[in-house]
Amino acid sequence: MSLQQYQTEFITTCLNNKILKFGEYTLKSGRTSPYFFNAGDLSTGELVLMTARAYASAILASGVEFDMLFGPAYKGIPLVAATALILQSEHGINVPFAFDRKEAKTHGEGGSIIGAPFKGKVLVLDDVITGGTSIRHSINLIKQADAAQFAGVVVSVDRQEKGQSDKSAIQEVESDYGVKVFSVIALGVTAVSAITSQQLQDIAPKTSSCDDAKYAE
Ligand code: OMP
Repeated sequence: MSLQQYQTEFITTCLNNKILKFGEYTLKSGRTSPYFFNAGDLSTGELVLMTARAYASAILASGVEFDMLFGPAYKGIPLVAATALILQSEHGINVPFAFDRKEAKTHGEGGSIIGAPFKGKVLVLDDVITGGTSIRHSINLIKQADAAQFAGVVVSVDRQEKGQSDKSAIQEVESDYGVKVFSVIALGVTAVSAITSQQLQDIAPKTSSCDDAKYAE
């Protein structure tokens, strides 16, 4: 399957700016991985603009129906604000958005959700799905709100990792909640194969090991 222009631009920019790095990493789940995608390094105006355009394109390409966006703390916060801005400025779609704080405040406005109240179909914008722990936290927040339904998830990178069963982590989320998970790039199959092997050798000598495995353990 060939990549869309926004996907090629995203993966190339992430490689060139070392947002996507190769080496030996210990993931949140304790798994080790030959690569790591750090959305926290999307930290210039140019990078966040490119990323938000990629998310907006992925959302529109998915055809998912949604009434509002939610960006889980912390890395989802700039993603959701910037993507809402691009949806409005470049696609004429004005959607409310919300994000959370990791620790609920007991004074001032209180609560853990900031921005628009959860209402209607809520689409979550997150950075990466590995085992699915972070995204399940967001889903539970949405499910606690009477007026809201969980509409789906868009992430930068689908790491195509194995879940608790013989399915991938993303397939498990999809079957557990009956919604779709979309990604700007699926690393290990589509995106990596689209980059020239020379560029991969220069920047990412170890990526072939991700490509070979169906799911990283
Ligand atoms: P799960 O909660 O296992 O799905 O892991 C996803 C989270 O792990 C992300 O929200 C990040 O906090 C972190 N992560 C990355 O940021 N990039 C990666 O390439 C891999 C991870 C990870 O630790 O699995």
